[in-house]
Amino acid sequence: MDATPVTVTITGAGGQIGYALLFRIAAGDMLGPDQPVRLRLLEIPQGVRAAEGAALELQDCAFALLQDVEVTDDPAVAFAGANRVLLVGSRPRAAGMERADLLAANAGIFAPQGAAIAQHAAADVRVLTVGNPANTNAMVAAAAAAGVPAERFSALTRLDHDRAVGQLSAALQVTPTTLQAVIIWGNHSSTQFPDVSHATVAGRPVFDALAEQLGGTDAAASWLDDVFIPRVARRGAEIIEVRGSSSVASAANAAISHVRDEALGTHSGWTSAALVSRGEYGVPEGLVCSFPVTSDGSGYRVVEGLELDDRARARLAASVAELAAERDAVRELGAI
Ligand code: NAX
Repeated sequence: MDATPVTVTITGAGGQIGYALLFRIAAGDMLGPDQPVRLRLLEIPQGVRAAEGAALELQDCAFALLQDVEVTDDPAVAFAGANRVLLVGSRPRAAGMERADLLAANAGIFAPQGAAIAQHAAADVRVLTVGNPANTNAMVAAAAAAGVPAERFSALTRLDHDRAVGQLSAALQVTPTTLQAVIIWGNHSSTQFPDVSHATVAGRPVFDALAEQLGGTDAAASWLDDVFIPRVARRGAEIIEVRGSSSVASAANAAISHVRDEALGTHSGWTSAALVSRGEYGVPEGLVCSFPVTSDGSGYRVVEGLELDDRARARLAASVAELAAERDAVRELGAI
């Protein structure tokens, strides 16, 4: 194998999602079966031992594609020469913590990390933010990464996208691959808008298939409004309630799919990702908002020109208003 290795940096690598990510990346699930990788695992001092333990297990897997692993609590070391960065580590919401405190704590992590990426990463670096509040953390990191183009930063809404596809495939009793053009708009939060108005199943509008399955267009419309949208938007809470802990393997799977499709292309389909808005669909420039996206292997681009009816516009506007409020809060802190 003589391909040049890709350096992948994962922050919070000693945590739950980190543990679910590392082995799949080393196995070639993210960048392809012929692409050697170097892993750089960044942790805070109290997380270093857990990341070191994962590094020992990676060695025990003897992965053909894994060239080396380095564990550190120094961002300058972790981001040195990084081609791909997954920002997973973040400050969770503690009991009694206000939203403003959560945004402040995370701005204190993501702004210095954005600056360190600009200073130390490879010229072609691309950065996916997973740690919550993911959209605003990505915006803070992008703003702090002087000289790195904003389109290199994204935030994960692929889990929401895949949750939507999972719900539809169960309702329609079809395999997920028959579904196309599902969209998540907005924030990775309960205000997100899972939209099926352009979606097809085996080439036919999803709405028509739902109406047939559920006994009419009224039943299809109420299932979408009363079951599908709230269930997808609150699926994270449902997982916590049932499993007793937040989504881990599904989140890692979504992060891997996000980077894989960005790097290797979405081919004829599209997916959802949160990108730095350039004003598409009226979303204020600079907000990190989930859109329908495609990639030809050189980075995600927003699918433009889709028609949104008044109800869809109102749902998107509500989520964008939340993103704008988060931006205003971090701006007040001086983080952007
Ligand atoms: P864990 O608490 O298991 O792991 C987080 C790790 O990050 C810890 O090991 C911690 O030591 C480390 N860390 C904290 N601050 C750090 C810093 N400044 N630098 C480096 N490492 C740091 O959480 P986990 O379950 O792995 O979840 C990670 C993040 O993903 C959370 O913010 C979570 O809310 C978010 N999620 C995002 C999802 C999405 O779709 N965007 C879905 C899943 C998940 O909820």
